Amino acid sequence: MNVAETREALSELVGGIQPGDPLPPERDLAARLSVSRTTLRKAIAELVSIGRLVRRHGVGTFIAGPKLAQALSATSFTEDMLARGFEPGARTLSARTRSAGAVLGRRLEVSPESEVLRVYRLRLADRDPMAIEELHVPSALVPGLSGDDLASHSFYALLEQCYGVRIATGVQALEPTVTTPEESELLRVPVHSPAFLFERTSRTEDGQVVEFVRSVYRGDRYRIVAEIAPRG
Ligand code: 16G
Repeated sequence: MNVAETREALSELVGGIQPGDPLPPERDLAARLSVSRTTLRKAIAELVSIGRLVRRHGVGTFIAGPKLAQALSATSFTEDMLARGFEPGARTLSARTRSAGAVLGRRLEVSPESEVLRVYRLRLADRDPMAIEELHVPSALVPGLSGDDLASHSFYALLEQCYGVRIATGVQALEPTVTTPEESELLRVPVHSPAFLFERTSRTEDGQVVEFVRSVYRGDRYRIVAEIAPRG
């Protein structure tokens, strides 16, 4: 078997083992799959890189838990985690207000001189880091909102409850990326781990832009699932 076939056979075999359990010893796996240790190691490395296996340095390789299926919908991180039975969390890493500038101004459909609140947050599920979000919101929409508020409250809930703003629609772009050293430390993954880069622009019912968010979601914890629009 070549590496790709070995990876598929190993993936099948791993499917029968409980998440969190250690991967059986290499020599047993190589014998079971009738492949060389070199081929096996390459197949293991591939399963690690796509998040089926987790390598803990100095400890060993383990079966990863199932990934969270993330829909491309307008839900908030908090709503999404509560629906899955996880405790949602946020840690504000930095927050500041400054003028939009040309590029962000265009995205938020405000003048370049307009003030924009930028909040950089780590998002957690049951205290596990899952994503990093860089939120930009026109200050005029959310007077008095601070980074601390967003460490303890859902942004979307605050928008509705305190500012009477409801997000109705949006556009979301999704690209593959790898984590930077800083992101890797925050997300507790190896440097250059695969991740999803989302860019979301959300609007109210009457079309006003509420947020432009750039988020990095862990590739080892998420898979993206989208409904296919009916054929025209
Ligand atoms: C999600 C949204 C983000 C939004 C946040 C609000 C993506 C890629 N991003 O993470 O745009 O600002 O939810 O979450 O889905 P919150 O209400 O829990 O603060």
